[in-house]
Amino acid sequence: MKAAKKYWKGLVVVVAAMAMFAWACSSGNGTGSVGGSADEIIEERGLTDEDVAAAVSTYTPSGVLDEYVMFASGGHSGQVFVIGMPSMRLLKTIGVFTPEPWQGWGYGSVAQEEIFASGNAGGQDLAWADTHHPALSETEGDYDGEWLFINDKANARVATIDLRDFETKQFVKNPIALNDHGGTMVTPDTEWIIEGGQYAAPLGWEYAPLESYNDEYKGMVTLWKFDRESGRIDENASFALELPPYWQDLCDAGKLASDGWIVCNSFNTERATGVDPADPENTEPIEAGASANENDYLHVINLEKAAEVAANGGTTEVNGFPVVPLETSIDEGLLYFVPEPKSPHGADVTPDGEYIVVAGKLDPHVTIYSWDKILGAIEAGDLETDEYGVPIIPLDTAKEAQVELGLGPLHTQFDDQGYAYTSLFLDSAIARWKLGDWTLEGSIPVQYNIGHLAAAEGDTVSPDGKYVVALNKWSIDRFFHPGPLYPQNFQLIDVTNVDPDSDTNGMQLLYDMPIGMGEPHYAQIIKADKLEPWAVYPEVGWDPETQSVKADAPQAGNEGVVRDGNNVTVNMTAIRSHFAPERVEVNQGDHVTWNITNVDTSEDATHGFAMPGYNISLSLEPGETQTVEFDATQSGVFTYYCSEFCSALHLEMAGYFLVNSG
Ligand code: CUK
Ligand code: CUA
Repeated sequence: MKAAKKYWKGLVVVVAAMAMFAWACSSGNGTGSVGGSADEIIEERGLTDEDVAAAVSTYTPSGVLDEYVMFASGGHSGQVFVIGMPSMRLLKTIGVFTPEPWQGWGYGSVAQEEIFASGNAGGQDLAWADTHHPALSETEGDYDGEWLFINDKANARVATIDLRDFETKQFVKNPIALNDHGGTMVTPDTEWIIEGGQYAAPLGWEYAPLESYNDEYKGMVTLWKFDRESGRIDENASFALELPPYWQDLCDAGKLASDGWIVCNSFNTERATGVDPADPENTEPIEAGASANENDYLHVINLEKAAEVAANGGTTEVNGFPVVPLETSIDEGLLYFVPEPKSPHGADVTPDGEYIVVAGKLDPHVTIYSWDKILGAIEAGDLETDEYGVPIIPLDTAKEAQVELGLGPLHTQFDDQGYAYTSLFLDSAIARWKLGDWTLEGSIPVQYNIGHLAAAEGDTVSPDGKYVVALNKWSIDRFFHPGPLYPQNFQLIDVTNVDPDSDTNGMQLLYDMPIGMGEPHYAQIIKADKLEPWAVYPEVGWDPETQSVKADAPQAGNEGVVRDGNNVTVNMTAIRSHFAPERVEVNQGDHVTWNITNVDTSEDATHGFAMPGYNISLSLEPGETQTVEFDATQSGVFTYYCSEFCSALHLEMAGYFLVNSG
C-alpha cells in the first residue's frame, strides 16, 4: 500500500501540474473558470489525489476523439450502445431488435419491415429482445471493424450490423429453438457465428410432456455461416448440432492452437425440471435440482469436421433446418465432454488458443483446461461416456490448473501482459491472475454484482490491455436513483500498472458510467482507428439495405407524383430546408408508394420524415433513399415534416398530404 501511495503522489504531482498549466493557458485569454484554480476546485470539491488522477485519465477535451469504441449489448432494449473510451461518452444507440424512433428504425421503411418480419416467431410480431453478447467480426483472430453481431436470448435470434453505416441489416430466427444463450461468438475469420442454446426443449419446440424430458428434450448449438461478400448470414449454408438436454451456456471459438473447434460450458446436467419424473409428487425447485451435482460438462466440438459432416448430408431436418443428430456427432467424433466444477458460467479461450478458462459460479475457482491435453485424450480414445453416449475426458486429464479467485467467478478476459481478469459476481470484484503461473495477483472491488467484464480487444489473439470495463448489474448507492429501477453501472478500470504492493495489484478505478437501459450483459471494445464508418453515404440515392445506389431512387429534378390506377407513387427529395413535392394529394383507398431521397451530401445533414396519422418516421442520412408503402385508408389532411433540426428554416421544411374521400 505504501508503494502505491508513493506512486500516486508522483503521478498526481505531474497531473496537477498539467491541470494547472492547462488552466493557466485557458484563463490567460480571459475565459475564467467556475471554481477558480485547479487546486481550489480540488479543495472545494474535496477530491483526493486518486480522484484527480482518475479524472484526468478520462477527461477528454471538446473535439478530442476517444481511443477506443465499446459496443455494449443494450439488454432488454434490444439495441446496441456505442460508447467512446476512455471518456465513457454514449455516442449512439443502434436500433437492432426494437424499433428506434430517432433512426427511423422500424417505422414505415419497407426494407426494415422485411427485416423485422424475418425475425418473427410463433406467429407473433416481435418488437423486443433480450440481447446478450455482441461480437465484432474478426480476421485472423483480430477485430477487423467491419461487422457486428448480437444475439437475442429471448427469441433465439441473431442480428447482423454493418459497421460502414452502423445499421442493422439482417435478423435470422433460429428455426429449432425459442431461446439461446451462447451467442454470438465468431470464429477467427468470421466464417461461423456461434449461437448456443440454453433451456432444453424439443427441437422446433413441439409439445412433449416434461416426463419425457430425458428423451424428447434436446440441447443444441447452431452454426451460422457468414458470407462476407453479401454481408449476410447464409441461412442455407448453416446448420445445428443436436446435444443432450443439458443447459448449454456460454460458448467460445477456438483460435490458433485450437482453431477449428468450439467450446460451450453447460449447467443443469442434472436435467432438473422442478419435478421428479419417477415421482411426480416430488417437486424440487429447478435451482436446487440443477446445482445438485459436483460437475457439469464443458462441450468440446470439432466444428471443422462438423461442417464437413453437415455439408455431406449427415443431417436430419427440423423445421427445414439441417441438424446433425447426436448419434452422428458421437460416431464421427464431433463432440466430447470434460467435467467442469459446480454450475459453471463462461468458457473463455486464451489469446494463444492453448487454454480454456471456465469459471465455477458456485465454486471459488476458475478451471483452466489445456488444449494439448484435450487433444491428447481424444487421440488416445478409450473414454467412458455419459448416459447419451458422449465420450467424457476426465477432468484430471484435461486440467492444467485451478486458481482460487474469490466468490462467484463468471467471465474472463485477457490483456497484453499475460494477465487474465475474472469477474466475481458474489464478491463484487475483478480478480487479476497470471496465465502460466496460475496465481492470483490481486483484485479490485466494483459496485456492484458484476456480470461480464470487457477488456480492450480482449477476445482477440492480441489483446491491448490498458482498460477493462466492469459491467455491473447493480449500482445501489452510486447514483441518484430515479425510482426503484436503478441504473446499471459500467466502471472503467485502468489495468496498465502492475504493483505487487497494492491490494488491487495496481488496477485503478477511473470512471462510473450509469446505463439507463438494461441489462447489458456483454460488450466488446475495439481500437477506434480500426473502424472506418462512412461520414455520408457514398452516393446520392443510396439504399442502405443493399449498400448500393438504387436505380429508381428519386433524384433532384425528377420529383413528382405518378398515378397508375389506384397505385400512386411519390418521388420526393429532401434538401435543406425543403421537401419536393410539398403537396401530395391522393384518393382514399389508394395504395401509396412513397420514395424519398435525402440529396444533401454534407456531413451531418440528416433529415427526418415524420407523418403522423400514418405512423411514419424515417431518418434520411445524407445520400440515403427510403421507401414506405401504405394504403391511404384514412381520409383527411396530414402534415408531414422534417423531424431533424437541419437548418434555420427547418420548421418550414414541411408539406401537406391530402387524402380525399370524395
Ligand atoms: S451471461 Cu449475462 S452475466 Cu448472458 Cu453472458 Cu454472464
Ligand atoms: Cu430537414 Cu429539418
